[in-house]
Amino acid sequence: MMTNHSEDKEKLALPVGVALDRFIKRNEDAFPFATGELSQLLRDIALAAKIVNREVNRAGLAGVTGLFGAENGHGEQQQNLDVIAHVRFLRALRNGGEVAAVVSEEEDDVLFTGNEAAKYVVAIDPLDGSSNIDVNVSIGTIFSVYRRVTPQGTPPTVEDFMQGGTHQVAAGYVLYGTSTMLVYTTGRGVYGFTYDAGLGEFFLSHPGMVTPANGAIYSCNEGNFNDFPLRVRGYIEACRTRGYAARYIGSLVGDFHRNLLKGGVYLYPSTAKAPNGKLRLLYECYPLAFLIEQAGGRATDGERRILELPLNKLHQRTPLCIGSAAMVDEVTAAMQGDRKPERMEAGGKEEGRLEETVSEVLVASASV
Ligand code: AHM
Ligand code: MG
Repeated sequence: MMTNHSEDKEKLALPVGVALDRFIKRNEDAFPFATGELSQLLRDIALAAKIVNREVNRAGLAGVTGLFGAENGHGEQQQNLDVIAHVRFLRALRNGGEVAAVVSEEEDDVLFTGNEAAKYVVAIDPLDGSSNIDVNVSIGTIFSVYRRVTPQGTPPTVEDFMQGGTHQVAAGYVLYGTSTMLVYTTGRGVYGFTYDAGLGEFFLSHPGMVTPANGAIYSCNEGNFNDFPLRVRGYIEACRTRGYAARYIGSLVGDFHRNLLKGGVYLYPSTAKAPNGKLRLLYECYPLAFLIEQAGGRATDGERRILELPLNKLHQRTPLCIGSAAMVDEVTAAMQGDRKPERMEAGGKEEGRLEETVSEVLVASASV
């Protein structure tokens, strides 16, 4: 009997998947008034991500690791790769033409692209996790996109960046890890793409990402434990008591991505050294908060929703609790006690002993 073996042939050459470009285009087509500018902007980011990925992958060989020899506006030593990533993303966004201005972790001021007619501005941490750059550990890029509030055709201003997290039109990150991934949202779910270096393309690998409602991973720099607010220490003690896994890379994107997939909570509270926390609201916390909420999780500063925190200056810092909804709710409820000691007084309890705090946290967890 004759057969054309078409099924066998299909199996022999399985489809690679939906390429990022195609995916973006398809989604744009679903919106009749979309003009394609945001799609182009996302493609520009993906292009820069591929170039940065190449630089990151050959970092040891290319002699581009090490210190650049200057400090950024936060008094932190810039690494060569920090600077390279900053230049690559800025150039892609400027040449792409869809972005009027950029704020980068690596520069104090708003950077004008010369594209005054453009509709969007972008805030970016071009390469996050600086301490991991030279040691071949995962690092990432975080980005956030706003529609300008100043009229197109006029010079963009700092006001375009001060709108607050709820006004983001897109946000995402690139994780340069065991594989390179680009994960983004435009407010209609979270989509993850894995880079195929041979084909030079990102392919959809994680459609409609949803984070587990609860988890058993906590991620923080436990070296700072004694500096953490008492209630945070109590929460961490509770995590230990429950046998949760402590996982901390020290690269926000990597820690966030793992917890997004597996369920968990990432904490960077205030410390004695960093009383307002370490992480930046505009280009680290807002975008990740947008992503986690789109994936069903939560993000707070220990009291308020991150997306609703007002931004008073471009490089403002904030404490961050982000991850699975139940875990963030629990630690946020616990931290209310630190900020509102009158509640404890009303209960007639004394503050100060860690053991007491731990049991308070466990009670708080039961009531959430
Ligand atoms: P960076 O923007 O200078 O790289 O700092 C941000 C990084 C995050 O990726 C990471 O979660 C955190 O700082 C680690 O800080 P620490 O070394 O204090 O634990
Ligand atoms: Mg950073």
